[in-house]
Amino acid sequence: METTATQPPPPSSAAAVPATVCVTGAAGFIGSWLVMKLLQRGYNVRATVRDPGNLKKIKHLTQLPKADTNLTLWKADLMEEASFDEAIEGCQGVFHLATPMEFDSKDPENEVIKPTIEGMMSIIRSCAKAKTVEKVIFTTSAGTLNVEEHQKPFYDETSWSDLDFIYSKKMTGWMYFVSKYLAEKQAVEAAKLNNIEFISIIPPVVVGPFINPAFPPSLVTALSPITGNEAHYTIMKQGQFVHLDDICEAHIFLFEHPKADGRYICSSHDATIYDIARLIRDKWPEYNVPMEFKGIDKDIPVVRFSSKKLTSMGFKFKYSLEDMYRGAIETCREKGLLPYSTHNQSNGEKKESTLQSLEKHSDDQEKVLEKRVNGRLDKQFEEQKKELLPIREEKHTNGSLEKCSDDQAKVLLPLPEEKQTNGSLEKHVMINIKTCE
Ligand SMILES: NC(=O)c1ccc[n+]([C@@H]2O[C@H](COP(=O)([O-])OP(=O)(O)OC[C@H]3O[C@@H](n4cnc5c(N)ncnc54)[C@H](OP(=O)(O)O)[C@@H]3O)[C@@H](O)[C@H]2O)c1
Ligand SMILES: *[C@@H]1O[C@H](CO)[C@@H](O)[C@H](O)[C@H]1NC(C)=O
Ligand SMILES: *[C@@H]1O[C@H](CO)[C@@H](O)[C@H](O)[C@H]1NC(C)=O
Ligand SMILES: *[C@@H]1O[C@H](CO)[C@@H](O)[C@H](O)[C@H]1NC(C)=O
Ligand SMILES: CC(=O)N[C@H]1CO[C@H](CO)[C@@H](O)[C@@H]1O
Repeated sequence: METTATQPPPPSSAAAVPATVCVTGAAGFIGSWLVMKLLQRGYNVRATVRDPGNLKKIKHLTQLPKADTNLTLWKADLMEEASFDEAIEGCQGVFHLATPMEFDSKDPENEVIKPTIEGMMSIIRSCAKAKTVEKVIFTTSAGTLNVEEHQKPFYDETSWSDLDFIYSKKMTGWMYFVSKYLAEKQAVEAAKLNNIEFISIIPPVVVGPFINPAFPPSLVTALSPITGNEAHYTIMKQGQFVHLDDICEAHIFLFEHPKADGRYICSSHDATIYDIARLIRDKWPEYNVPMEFKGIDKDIPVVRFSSKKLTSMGFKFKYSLEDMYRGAIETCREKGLLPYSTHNQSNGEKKESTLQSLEKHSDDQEKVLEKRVNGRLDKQFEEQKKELLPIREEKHTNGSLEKCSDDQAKVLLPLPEEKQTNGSLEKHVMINIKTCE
């Protein structure tokens, strides 16, 4: 993994003095990679997380090079007014990435839309109070850009999604699109009133290797041709992609660049779901990837996101689409979040349901673990175990189990002390744990 910056360092007051910056949502997929790169670059980083006491959720941050001396963790929640005050006070920059991503929320207004908007506004107020913050970098979403009835062949920063269309269609992720759209619009105004520079970065689907423990939300989409998660095909249909390292590099680039202003698309590749399926089939033939996607025309054109505004300032993308998928697939395999192959399972139907539930449940790994720590082992966990086991068995017979780490065993399998009172399930669990350790 090359992460050394080859970009010419732009002249900047921020770069001249070692700056202190705050990263919200720092434990997440993009946040944690960004923290790693900021530390490498010599920044002093304040990372906000909701639960700094939860070692499992934060240890990938505290173990980073330079974390001992240049990283501090702060507890903050988008749902609590003034929650970010302390973390932001004294910072020159704020990278705002925290966002609720519950696409299947039962109460989208209160669980997704409200916390995203009010959290964003609360962060602008924290910045205004601090008086030290020069620039806020907000990671927005393509959901603010091109969600409309008819796709144009080309989008740039002047485009905005059609809110009426989103509300009327309620497609997969609609509440997330609405939340980012309204948060960005309101924050631009509030920042202007408070004399804070406000930059929005519009990433498409972000793909690549990662250091956070949970299954990244964007990979639920990006790997859907492998997992068969059809609800996400619409997002991939005419997709745009960027490598995790490139998107993080762009965050730092725009923070440091004195002339950065407004919104920036940061997207390196446009591809249809058929292009992606072809790439995966070519490079990873061990996965069963559909040749056809129902309702999606094989000759569907690509929809291009222009990153010209960003590249014309000197930014260069470093990674190919293959790099993105290689990084993502390899990391998921190493962490036990994706099987090594989807061929030759007992039957096709079982395979699909196993994979889909793996995705869903890996998002919930923390919740499940927390429940167990609290002694409230419940049905959900029992179910998860059953769904995850077939994959483990498959890996076991394939002989690659020795690869799995201690961590992975804890995430995917019940801890050894959690014995079943009966049945063959117990045996498998114990055998797998032993082999892992
Ligand atoms: N990945 C993509 O493809 C993509 C594309 C476009 C835009 N984005 C944007 O990039 C940002 C990061 O996304 P990601 O992919 O890294 O997702 P992620 O891994 O889910 O990270 C999001 C983080 O937000 C935090 N969070 C959720 N609800 C919160 C709340 N109420 N208060 C405080 N923190 C909360 C969570 O932190 P804790 O649970 O650790 O507290 C989580 O680690 C988001 O703003 C997203 O909209 C991502
Ligand atoms: C990082 O930590 C080192 C060692 O404590 C310190 O000298 C340096 O100033 C810190 N960097 C920043 C940007 O605060
Ligand atoms: C299963 O494996 C056999 C032999 O290894 C192979 O010929 C066959 O195509 C595989 N089936 C599937 C569905 O991939
Ligand atoms: C094992 O125990 C579970 C509940 O603890 C029960 O539902 C199940 O029938 C038992 N299975 C056998 C084979 O005894
Ligand atoms: C021992 C063995 O056959 N291991 C294989 C398991 O599957 C992975 C991915 O297909 C291979 O790379 C291993 O060689």
